Amino acid sequence: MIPLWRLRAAFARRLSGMYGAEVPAYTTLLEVAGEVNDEVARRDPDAGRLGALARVTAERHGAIRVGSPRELRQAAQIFAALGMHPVGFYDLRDAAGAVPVVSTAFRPVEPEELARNPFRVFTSLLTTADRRFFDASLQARLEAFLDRRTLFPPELLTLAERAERERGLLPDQAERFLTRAVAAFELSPEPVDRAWYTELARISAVAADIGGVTSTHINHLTPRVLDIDALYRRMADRGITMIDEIQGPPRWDGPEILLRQTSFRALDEARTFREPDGSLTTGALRVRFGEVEARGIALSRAGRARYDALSTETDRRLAASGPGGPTRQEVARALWEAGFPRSEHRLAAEGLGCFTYEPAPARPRDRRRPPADLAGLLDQGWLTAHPIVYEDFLPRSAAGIFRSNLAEQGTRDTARTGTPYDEHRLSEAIGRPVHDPFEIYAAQQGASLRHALEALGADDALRTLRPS
Ligand code: OOG
Ligand code: NI
Repeated sequence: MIPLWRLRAAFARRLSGMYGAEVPAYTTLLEVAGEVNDEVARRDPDAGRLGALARVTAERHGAIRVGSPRELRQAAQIFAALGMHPVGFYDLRDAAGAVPVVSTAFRPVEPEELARNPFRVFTSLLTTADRRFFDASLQARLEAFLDRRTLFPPELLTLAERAERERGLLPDQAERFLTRAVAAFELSPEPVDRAWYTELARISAVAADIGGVTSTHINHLTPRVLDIDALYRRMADRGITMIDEIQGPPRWDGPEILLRQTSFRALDEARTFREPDGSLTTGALRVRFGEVEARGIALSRAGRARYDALSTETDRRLAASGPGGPTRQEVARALWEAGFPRSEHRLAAEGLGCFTYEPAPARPRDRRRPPADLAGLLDQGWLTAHPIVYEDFLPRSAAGIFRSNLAEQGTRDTARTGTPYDEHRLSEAIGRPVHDPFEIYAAQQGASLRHALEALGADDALRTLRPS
């Protein structure tokens, strides 16, 4: 039997092979990311602190977009066969340059599974009932179109069900499953109906990308890099223009947290169109792009609230300073230096970051009773903290990635109200629970802390610390 994690690793590898063969700039990105990672590993003895180099080198996330709850459930079935589960809810309909989708990310949940292969897929669902984007007639035609198409062949879904049920597949089944799964995410040669695609593109390029064609595709595949600023500069040297800036927290002297990402725009790719008169023509669409990311430490809810507040304040100051003023990174860096813990130790002691804890090897032996609070336990050297890597996404960066690849803003009737969507509704659409990322990190941290405190005999701390 080939276990799910081996299927996941093989799927990620094959997808990367397919994407590299079709999108040459992605291969350049991989080369540069590999160079940068090797350099960081050589100069920094602590380079493996946020993930072993083998994991980081193989690490990718992809993104797909689907049109209906049925398609989302089928995608979820395929990901379940790869040991990937829906985590997090992202609503991208309200951000500036809104897009008519809600999203989740399929990924491994258990730390051992993430260490084996952390492949994840950001998955977006078109919100066809949202009247800000689609009127009743267009909604009906769009849903009828989506109901008629088949993204995933029945054999693929049957094999996926079997893999999930039996926790693996026999080698020949695995081969069939992987071949069909990769094929389902390739760009299809099927002609694009010009009139239908154009009608949807007037509303939103994302709506056209999802509902204007008969298949889905991986629209980017993102490697992880240990120094994203170095990568950004080097891509420019190779003649590949990245978007204006790196999204997420600024580069600064303090701890690396959450996620920093940057991307290059989608490039023209030749596609066949069916014109209104029935003739076939060759044209171009820009639907596949490239992205790279650096991952940092996961934050608690309180830490995330601090991060969000700093981002909002950055926006405010940037708007107030007007053109010709400092860059977003510069404004952010100054705010961070004043308002965010400067060390991992403080991040842990203030309860803003997520860590696993162990009794410190050189802990005090003279004191009878360890203190009852986390800050005391850390400050007095009873515990050591090891960072938990942020495995999820940031809605604002995601919206930025979507936006940077849209030729036009599209149209949205803001006078209407959107269909309400939250993680519960998305869970119902998927037919599987959507995990809350904060709870995953808190459970991992809480379990390690309880073990460490038990080992220290820190009964007072065990009583006072809530495991979250
Ligand atoms: C997904 C964009 C979001 C990220 O890394 O934040 C994303 C998409 O364009 O479909 O991949
Ligand atoms: Ni991405």
